[in-house]
Amino acid sequence: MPLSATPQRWDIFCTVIDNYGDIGVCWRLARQLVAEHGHCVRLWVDDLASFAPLCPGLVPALVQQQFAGVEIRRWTAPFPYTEPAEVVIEAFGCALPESYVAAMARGQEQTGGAPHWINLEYLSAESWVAECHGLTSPHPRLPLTKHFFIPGFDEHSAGLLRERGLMARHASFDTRRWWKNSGGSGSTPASGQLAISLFAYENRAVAGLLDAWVKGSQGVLCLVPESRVLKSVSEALGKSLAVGEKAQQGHLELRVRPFVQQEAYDDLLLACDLNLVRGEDSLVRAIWAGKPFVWHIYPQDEDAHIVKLDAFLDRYCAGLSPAAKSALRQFWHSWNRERTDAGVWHAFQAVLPELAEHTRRWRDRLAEQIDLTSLLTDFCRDLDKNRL
Ligand code: TRH
Repeated sequence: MPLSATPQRWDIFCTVIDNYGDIGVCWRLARQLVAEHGHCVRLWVDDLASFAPLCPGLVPALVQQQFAGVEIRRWTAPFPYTEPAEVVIEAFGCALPESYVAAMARGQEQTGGAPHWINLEYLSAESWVAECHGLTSPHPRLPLTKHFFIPGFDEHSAGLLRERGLMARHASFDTRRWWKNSGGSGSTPASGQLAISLFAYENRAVAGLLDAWVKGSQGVLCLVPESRVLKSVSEALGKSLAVGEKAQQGHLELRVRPFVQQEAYDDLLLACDLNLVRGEDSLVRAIWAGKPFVWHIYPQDEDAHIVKLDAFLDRYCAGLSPAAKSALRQFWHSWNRERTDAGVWHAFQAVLPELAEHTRRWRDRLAEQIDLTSLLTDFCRDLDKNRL
């Protein structure tokens, strides 16, 4: 595997706001920088307990430990004296420790070689990304410049995280075997049964959707990873469900599964016919799985997330028949506005074959673009060249 000529030291800073998205993205990026680009990476995380489910074996009490070649450091306050790395990633505007920024500036004053400071932003399909990706922001007092790196869906953005060889791994994925070994008790879906994964936030629409599945003509096997949506599922079914438990009502069979590490979650997405995902990172993984998906977007004030959702839909829907486009848009909106009912589900279900084909093709086109980590390393290499 070709590694970059000169391994660099990278520091990634991540705060866990709520949920797993921010650390999920940083963890994938850190591992990819090590495994595919040969860099030395320290990942600074303020909340290791929340990180632990993504990284089995991680001990939250330890200040320093190593997994997958990444040095994981507890981000404490006050921040310990640390020599800054050559590339510094401030993930999602998490605000670097002041003492660390001061040390970065000293490097600039003393040697003219401050670290490359990258602000890794949230993913968006909106058009402003093309104008803002790569912009710089000079520090108001110190001789430092921050660069904005914004993930997105075209060549005017930072692209999407995608490990090398991911598509080949997906192409050789053995669905039947997965169900036999990992599908949970009861094993493989019955013939004609639709396998659906359900990862979402709490959502009042769960009741209407489950009811449609219970009463629908096609059997549904729903896998629910342990997550916030379980509360809504339990309320809808009228019984509290825990990991490992199952429920059977009408044409719906539901299994609650443990939260597993990222690669295992990726496999679950590959094994299902339809994936309901949330946030940011699981959305990207659903895209790579190439199966129809529904996005429960992270809610923002003043419905800003709906604008973001529509921008994504505009890209994803391009090329669909009017019927599929309308059914998909209605389903996604009803899910995010928490009012899905049987009618919306049945219209969506009717276009699933078209969506399956369309999503596979859309995924293949996106996979032709350069992945985020490669773009990021190239970007830093260009910054180095400009300094010479
Ligand atoms: O957890 P999220 O809701 O994270 C959110 C979003 O990223 C949002 O944009 C951000 O602003 C907010 O956090 C603070 O959804 P997301 O992004 O899909 O992250 C979930 C992670 O958990 C992802 O990396 C996949 C992983 N995962 C597993 O590793 N195992 C599992 O079993 C499941 C269900 C998920």
